[in-house]
Amino acid sequence: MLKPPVAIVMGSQSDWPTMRLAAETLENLEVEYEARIVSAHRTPERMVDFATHAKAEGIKVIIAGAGGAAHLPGMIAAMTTLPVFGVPVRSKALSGLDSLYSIVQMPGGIPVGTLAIGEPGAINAALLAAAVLALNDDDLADRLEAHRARQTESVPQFPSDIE
Ligand code: RP5
Repeated sequence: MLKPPVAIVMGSQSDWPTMRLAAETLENLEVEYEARIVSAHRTPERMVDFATHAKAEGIKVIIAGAGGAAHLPGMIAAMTTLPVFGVPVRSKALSGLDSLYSIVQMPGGIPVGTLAIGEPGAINAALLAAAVLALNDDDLADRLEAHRARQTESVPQFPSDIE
């Protein structure tokens, strides 16, 4: 049986509070996903199994979040030609700069689309995944446009003193 088109993978349960934002964003856009814990360091064989089978299983886009020595997105990208979006999870020691640097500076030839540190990155990874799928899905393209329009409408013209 084919998997949902988006896989959200993360290095640890502790990444889920961040990566949940990607899941919620996909849910709002009615995009099916599967979220899994796949650690480059603690479960390397699970990572290889996931990355090498993802395309055959019907996954179209991979969102990979990790913190600290965040090798997961790059290692997955090394084993698949599916688009991989990397989310640097904020770390306790270095506030996510370590995660960002670990993910962003890939050698030419193995791309990882790197997002912002933390929750904004998780949200935007989901929006990018949806945008990729929307290229071949007119209904999703409409939902994406509507999502953007709602966001625009939600911005007030003038600032308010009410918090
Ligand atoms: C990384 O180490 C994970 O992605 C996580 O962000 C970080 C810390 O993991 P835990 O020690 O909280 O499990 O592999």
